[in-house]
Amino acid sequence: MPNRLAPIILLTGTPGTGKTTHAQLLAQSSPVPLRHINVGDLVKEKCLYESYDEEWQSYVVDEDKLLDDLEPLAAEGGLILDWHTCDIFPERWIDLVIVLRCDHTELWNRLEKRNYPLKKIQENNESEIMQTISDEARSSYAEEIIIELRSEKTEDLESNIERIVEWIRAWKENREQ
Ligand code: DAT
Repeated sequence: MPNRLAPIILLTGTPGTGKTTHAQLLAQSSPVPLRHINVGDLVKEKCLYESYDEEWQSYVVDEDKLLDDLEPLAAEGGLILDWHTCDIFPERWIDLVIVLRCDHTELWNRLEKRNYPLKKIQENNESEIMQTISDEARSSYAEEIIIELRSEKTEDLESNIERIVEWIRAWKENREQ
């Protein structure tokens, strides 16, 4: 395990499940400094994509460029990687994987509010029902570093953050022994 001063937490889940909301609160609440990286925003800002898919209204990410860009940050640690794709990061980077889950009716409402095209709402909804991201996480990382959490209500958000903060404290204590 790499000798980092702060962990790297991959916060993943279907779009709309609450990754960015959790990441922002976690960055404020963490007992060790964690930098929130919204990977989708990073891809846009630094043009780390191959093309833009008009039909799906999304970027086709250049994964090599993205990983090269993140490598120096990952070497230092102390990151929250906020992204719906979870299977491209090297296992050695990731200390904890949080998969956020949401009831599909609630998710549909959230995505509608974002003015996503119907096709994109349907695709994401189906992906949540089929637990695609959860399966991807399980095929990419060790079972013991994955936590699946519900993100439907504000109380969920609060208890999830408490749980992750507890995990970070334990991670830190473990390192200091
Ligand atoms: P993501 O980053 O996964 O796309 P988000 O953090 O932008 O999702 O959240 C989408 C919307 O849902 C946003 O309006 C906040 C709301 N939301 C997310 N998690 C929630 C929760 N646990 N309780 C109440 N609202 C939540």
